[in-house]
Amino acid sequence: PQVIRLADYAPPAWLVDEVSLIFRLDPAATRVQSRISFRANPAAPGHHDLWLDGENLKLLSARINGEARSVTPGPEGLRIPATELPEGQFLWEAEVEIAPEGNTALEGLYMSRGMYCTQCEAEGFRKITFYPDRPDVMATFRVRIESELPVLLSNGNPTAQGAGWAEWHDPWPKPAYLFALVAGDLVAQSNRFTTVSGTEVALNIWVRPGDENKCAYAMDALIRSMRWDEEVYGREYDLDVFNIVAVDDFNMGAMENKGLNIFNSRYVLASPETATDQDYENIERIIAHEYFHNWTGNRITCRDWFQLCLKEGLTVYRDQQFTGDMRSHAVKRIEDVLTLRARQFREDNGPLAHNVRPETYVEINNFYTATVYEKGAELIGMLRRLVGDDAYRAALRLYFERHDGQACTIEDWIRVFEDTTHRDLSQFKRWYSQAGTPRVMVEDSWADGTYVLRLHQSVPATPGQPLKEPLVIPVAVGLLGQDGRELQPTVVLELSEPVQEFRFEGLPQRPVPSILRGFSAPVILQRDQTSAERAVLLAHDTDPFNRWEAGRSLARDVLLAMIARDEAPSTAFLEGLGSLLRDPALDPAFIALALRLPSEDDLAQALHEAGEVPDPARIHDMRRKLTHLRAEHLAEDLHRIHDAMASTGAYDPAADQAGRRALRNAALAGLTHLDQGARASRQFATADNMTEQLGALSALLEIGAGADELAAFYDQWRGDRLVLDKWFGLQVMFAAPDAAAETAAGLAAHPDFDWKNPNRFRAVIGGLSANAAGFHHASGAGYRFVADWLIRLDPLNPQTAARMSTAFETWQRYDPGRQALIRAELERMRSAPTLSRDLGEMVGRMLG
Ligand code: B3K
Ligand code: ZN
Repeated sequence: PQVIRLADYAPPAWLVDEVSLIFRLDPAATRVQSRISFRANPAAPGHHDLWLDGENLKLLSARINGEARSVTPGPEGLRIPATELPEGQFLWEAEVEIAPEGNTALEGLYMSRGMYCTQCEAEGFRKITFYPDRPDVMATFRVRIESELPVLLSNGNPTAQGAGWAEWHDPWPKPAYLFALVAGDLVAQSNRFTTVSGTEVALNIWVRPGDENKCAYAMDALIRSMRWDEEVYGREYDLDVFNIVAVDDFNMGAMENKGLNIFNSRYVLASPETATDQDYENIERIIAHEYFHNWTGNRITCRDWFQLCLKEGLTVYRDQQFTGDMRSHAVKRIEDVLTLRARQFREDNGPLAHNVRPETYVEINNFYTATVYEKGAELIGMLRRLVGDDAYRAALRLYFERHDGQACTIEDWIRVFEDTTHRDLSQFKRWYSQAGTPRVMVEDSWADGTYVLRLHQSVPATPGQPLKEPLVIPVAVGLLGQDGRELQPTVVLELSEPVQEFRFEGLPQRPVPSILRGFSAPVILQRDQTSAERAVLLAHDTDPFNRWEAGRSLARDVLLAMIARDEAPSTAFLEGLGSLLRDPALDPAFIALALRLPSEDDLAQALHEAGEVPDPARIHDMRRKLTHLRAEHLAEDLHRIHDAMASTGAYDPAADQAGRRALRNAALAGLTHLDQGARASRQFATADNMTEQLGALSALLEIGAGADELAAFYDQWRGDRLVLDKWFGLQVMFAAPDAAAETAAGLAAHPDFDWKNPNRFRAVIGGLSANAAGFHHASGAGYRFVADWLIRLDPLNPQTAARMSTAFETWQRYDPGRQALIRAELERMRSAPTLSRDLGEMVGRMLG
């Protein structure tokens, strides 16, 4: 397979000014006519061939400046030699035929239960027509759609419509990956938004008839996002309409097509009865994320796909800020770090580790990763901490001013910060070109009123990168007294050498350091900390993240000691939790997070990090045991909380109530270990919202109970696809390790299991990989089940198959027996006769 390299980048020979497309929609034979005006790129002097990408297209006719040409496309596109091209500029016209109903890859133009929709990022437009399908070719688009379906949508503003047709014009030059088209029998929930400068924008969320009463929250989130981007980043919307469409068959979360965002329906549709608080938060976040792309992604796009983090890291950072503003910054930061460690640290410390800006790829869809997105967002946060809030704001203003309408690089991005601050950021840039999670080792000393922190940094070797250079790491530090009083408010230490000392003078007593406040850098902190110090931080740290972190590392160490030598959890640990539960000043959402134990996969990661071989079965048992012991110790508090956090008044998905429900469900999960599910069954029977219904069901399944509730849940929700996904997923995730693969296989044989629907596939097959002890069962049944299904899905939908293959990325952590089992499955996938480029690349990288 061909490897694409950043180093080979060359500007396009031909630019496009205008594109005009006519679609005659038909499931088996859609006709696409294109008229594209090309112009020689002054940045690529000389007279060049014309290369147009195109895949699975039946070319019916082609003309240049009105003159018919006979061209024979290859499997990836077509080439017209320079000698056959006019110089300077010309008009290309073509007609192709495509079959959206047969498009199971869900990329390009495809059908989802009777509606037409598109997904073009990264390289799907080439499955629609011949085109220079690369993000540095930006053009304005005119689109005419002909179809009997009532709703016909494309990018930009509507210009004309009649029975059976509609025309759209997008005045903003854009790359082809932002093209979108939708046609279907849809209804809209509509609203209006007046921008800060007074322009009226029509807002529509398009869904299937019957779902229109489930769009109110998404609409509300959209309006709040639009306002927020004006207020915080000075970014105004730039078209007369903003359309969102919910689609049931979608490979990912959503897509930011200009003026026509397309969403996986699970991130649009919500009602209190069918969606959990977590679903609501996800909807708010993803609606905001896609909307924010209008500036960071669409108006300013990426020069090439290696620059993906330019739009994704920044847009994730922006959606994190937004959620923090809407809800709680403390809680949001903890949630983001949990995700970062669970997904990105896992990736960065295994065979799939790669740079935030990769330098090679085979299939770009394989690089929409936690590293590009979440670590990419961390780099923005670090940059902001290093230059300060005012400089960050000024740099962003310059970025929008200087680069509007351009396709940019990370160099452009860094330069606006350098030009704003006159600071040399070349060392910081290494964060983009070095993979691996840095370790920061802390030593400290105390003498004569002076406290010294000695920080050592190192970055482990990653595939293809044996040696690393030191990074600039912002380490936010505060100092507390032994009594919990703050002696030194937060300062940001800049660690840029392999080893560096930082001194704090004139202190009255040896301080307790609070290091890496707010998780100021995506690193692993290595430090021997006494439980007394942790107790001080847990009780008093003014930094909420580190307060939570103190409890987290305590819980992790308790679990590791149970796993290693059956050591009983310390009373200090249990009492520390008890005081959190009794602290009336604490946000319930924060307490709920403090109660959450490290996951089984987190623990496997921690053991591997400590040089040990994790035993998934033992981890599972000890984690359960701690859940049980902890519930016994805290039973009174948990009872009190479960009662006190009961809902009063109408359901509201906002942070306050959601935090109370999260804490209530956390208490219930503990109590269920003590009462065989009596309380949980009651909560299940009386719940009037999905958060509490699902919380009860999960608690029951976790102790191996809940068969009646599961059946009742199915009867109640069999008509709701999104809720049924939860029913499928939950059973697999909570199945006992010995029964997990079998449970998943049983569900895969259920009449409602539709394996071609990515959400349903992810619920069952992804559910099993989320069940660590079940997936890693020593029999190998979990590995076999997942591999079987990936091999089956891959020829139809390579993108989703490749994405889900990351279930195997941790194989090097395990014992020789499990390693052999996993390797055998990876080899089996690799030798599948239908192996796609997508899955092939992933499996190849994992095998090394
Ligand atoms: N930009 C899209 C992701 C496209 C993924 C293509 N495999 C959604 C987002 O990040 O907002
Ligand atoms: Zn994005």
